[in-house]
Amino acid sequence: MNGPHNGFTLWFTGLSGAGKSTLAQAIRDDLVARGRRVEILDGDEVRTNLSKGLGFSKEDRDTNIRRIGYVARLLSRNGVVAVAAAISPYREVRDEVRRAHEATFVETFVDCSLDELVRRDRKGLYAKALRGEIDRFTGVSDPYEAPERPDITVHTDRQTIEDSLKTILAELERQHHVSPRPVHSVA
Ligand code: ADX
Repeated sequence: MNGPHNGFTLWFTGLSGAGKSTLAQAIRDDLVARGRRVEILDGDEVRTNLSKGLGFSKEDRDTNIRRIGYVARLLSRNGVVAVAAAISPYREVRDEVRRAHEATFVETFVDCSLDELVRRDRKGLYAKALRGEIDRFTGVSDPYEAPERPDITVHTDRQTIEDSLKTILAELERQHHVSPRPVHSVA
């Protein structure tokens, strides 16, 4: 079911540092202001509780994504907007999570070039990975499979966060997942 009161899952996928968490928080603030219930499932945070102890092998990443997907599925079918922000590098498990959903699953590709991520390197992880100090770092020494037909794509290397947010909200409105914000006319 598609309507401005139904839950859905907004699934961000993209490299570390591309802006998934920042966008998730911005979307949450906007949707909460519209009266929606929203939960963020952030990879970094989930790995401190629900996925504690998991590493970065393909198997562990897939387990992490299946867990996030499971919680998102339960939330979204109960009227909540579940916003997932994990690298989720493997196409097959993303598609599996999509198929398991009862509510709509909106895959959003947060696209940012590796050059720009290495230049920004907010957590200092790319420098370490390039020096070989982190094993299997996504985009450097581990695969990232970009979505083939994402529902939404934002380019955070050439768009501001505000512009990316607008792109996402416009698409969610177009698909009737959220109602347009009322326009206040100035007399
Ligand atoms: S996922 O692959 O299972 O989806 P997830 O989003 O939960 O990854 O966690 C990614 C975060 O873990 C990164 O933003 C980074 O801070 C940290 N990290 C530590 N080691 C790695 C690694 N080898 N590859 C990618 N991210 C890593």
